[in-house]
Amino acid sequence: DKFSNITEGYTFDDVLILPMKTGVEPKNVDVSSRLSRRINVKVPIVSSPMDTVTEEAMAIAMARYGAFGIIHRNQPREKEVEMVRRVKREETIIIRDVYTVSPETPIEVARTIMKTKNIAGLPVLKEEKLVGILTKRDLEFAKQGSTVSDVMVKNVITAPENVDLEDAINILHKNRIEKLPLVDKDNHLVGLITAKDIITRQRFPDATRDDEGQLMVGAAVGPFDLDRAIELERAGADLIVVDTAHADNENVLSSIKRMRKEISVDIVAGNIATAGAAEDLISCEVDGLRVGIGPGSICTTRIVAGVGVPQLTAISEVAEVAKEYGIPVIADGGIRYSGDIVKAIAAGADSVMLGSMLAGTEESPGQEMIINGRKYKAYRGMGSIGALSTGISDRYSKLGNGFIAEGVEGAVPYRGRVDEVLFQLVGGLRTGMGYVGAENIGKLKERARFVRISSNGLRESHPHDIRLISEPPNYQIS
Ligand code: RVP
Repeated sequence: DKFSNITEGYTFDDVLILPMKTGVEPKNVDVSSRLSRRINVKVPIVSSPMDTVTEEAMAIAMARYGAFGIIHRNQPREKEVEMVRRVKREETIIIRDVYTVSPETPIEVARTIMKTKNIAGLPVLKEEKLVGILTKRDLEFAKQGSTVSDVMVKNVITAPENVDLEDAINILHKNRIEKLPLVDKDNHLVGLITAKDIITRQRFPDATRDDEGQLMVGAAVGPFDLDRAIELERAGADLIVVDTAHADNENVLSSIKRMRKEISVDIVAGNIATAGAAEDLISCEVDGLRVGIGPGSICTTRIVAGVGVPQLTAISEVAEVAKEYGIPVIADGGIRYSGDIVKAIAAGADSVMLGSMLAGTEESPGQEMIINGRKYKAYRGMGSIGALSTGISDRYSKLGNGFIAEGVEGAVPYRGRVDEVLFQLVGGLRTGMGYVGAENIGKLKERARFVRISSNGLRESHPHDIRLISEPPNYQIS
């Protein structure tokens, strides 16, 4: 009968990790991990592609910290593409796709370009050749009605296209200039190096960067939106996340197969929660698996549809299969404390994806609000009525004319800047690894053993028999 092979499923609050003899100090552990087959991160945390979590500000902050952000898809394709472009342009050693003006451009136009694109200098091109450079300073004294050629600097200091970084820094420094255009032998502009980018780069040594020195970013697509995936890749997305509530679906699988042929960057697909689904996705040659059916803080799938798998069991089932193929696993949903991150990795995940823990930060796009004197930010499920009624995302179903919501809308406490939150989360992960004697993520996955706890054990785990009068930064009572 249906119950004869029934198995038990566990989630974060059902277990604790056993302490083990250790020679490892938290400050010395290495938390770097694999996000997907070809992408490594210094910090194994990913921001979820949700419209109250990840837009460009979040993606930039995550990548700078050594983590990773996935831009959501609940918006028109051009907007998502533009967000990817902005993240890619945020930091770079050599800007390839340089904004330029011509000598005849009116200065008002140049000023508008600088303002809207937030840049301080524009190379001036005439018949594709570099003839000058225009900086903000030049514009300050420009008379009304003048053109770029009246105020630009004409004897531009340039460097050859294959200049190395050290030499470029020296040239910038020696000449006290901000921008260094790179030109080929015919004086065609091929790139631009800026002092600001070099300084920023030194400030974020752990940042998740591509080979060109640009921040890495992922972007979500619907399972049938190949065109969007192609455009996002063209805009520079380093990872395409095929974002569905149930990836183990024949139509979805065949669409992923097709996408695999057209897309050359890594593809992560999900969500799934069983070993069989992991096999199915891996046979489509995906580069990473996203695990979680129903654990999300805003998710009602398990209640509405009666379907799901407690998250730790789901992670462990999927990870068993993924390990054989060397495919990384992202544990997505249900994480409320840093200890849950340690448990997710101990169960077999390579990284974790967060929604609610990041939705309350400065960098999330959600609306701020004050409730009972405390600051909150809006947070909603992508299957909530609010998100569904934008009509763009098809992650959750529409039957006939009505929505069948699988998520809720609400607010989470304001938590300050993302880097402060990540500092606490990584600190907790390091502490956990110290208790287990795991000097790296691989060792944590390999060594950790769980002990099952009761509801009394859970009660004992939280602070008890005390009236809390202040909240430490890593323990909130929401
Ligand atoms: P959490 O971190 O617990 O807030 O969970 C975030 C995850 O919940 C997302 O990454 C996604 O997998 C899932 N989600 C998003 N929207 C919904 C929904 O409306 N049901 N669920």
